[in-house]
Amino acid sequence: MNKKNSLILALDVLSRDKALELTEQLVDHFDAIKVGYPLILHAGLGIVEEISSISPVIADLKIADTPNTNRLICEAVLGAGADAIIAQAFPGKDSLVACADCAESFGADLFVVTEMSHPGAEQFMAPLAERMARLAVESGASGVVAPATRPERIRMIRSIIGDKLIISPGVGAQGGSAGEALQAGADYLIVGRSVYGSADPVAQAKELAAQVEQSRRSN
Ligand code: NUP
Repeated sequence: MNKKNSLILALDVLSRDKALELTEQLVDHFDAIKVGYPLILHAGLGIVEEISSISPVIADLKIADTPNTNRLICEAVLGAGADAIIAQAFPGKDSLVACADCAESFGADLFVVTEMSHPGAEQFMAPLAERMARLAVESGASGVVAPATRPERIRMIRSIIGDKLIISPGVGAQGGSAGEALQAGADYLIVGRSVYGSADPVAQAKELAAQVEQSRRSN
């Protein structure tokens, strides 16, 4: 992933045509397009192949199974053209290493969820986030997912993972601030509804780019 815009589009629309239209419109404003269950379940795995011919794709399947099943999931989505996968840490090291090994064999990146961005993540995930961040490093991940809704948690996770990447959802629709997440140590912001749900997605993307630029200048 080329860190040009520091922005990843979360493309949680439900139709192939809408997904491809938005991808074409927005490809120059985002470093990658993240697709997950909503789009893949509606449009089929072929959408990964189609979008990956236009932009790098992160498959957000939050993979969370046994090592063998994790491998089968990774092979399917990386084989369809994804450049990166997202996995959960909580099934443990062997499950995560299965994802890391598969990603490596495809020359792809693995991002590991530490603490999610929604309020409920404070219940079970937050108390274990430090350990999950450590496990991500030990397992050979490229980076982690950390919450833009809680910049202080990005800071804490950064102190554990060193120079691994942080991709950070929660800006916009979930209330997180782009500038605060970047200042706290996020490398990329993941943004969905506030862009694809807006009347003018390109204008929204440009507004985000301006916020990224402002944050870079104040560093
Ligand atoms: O902790 C997480 N929070 C989160 O919102 C981990 C994620 N992967 N996501 C995803 O990021 C979520 O599933 C959605 O695809 C995107 C955020 O989209 P939005 O809230 O900006 O619409």
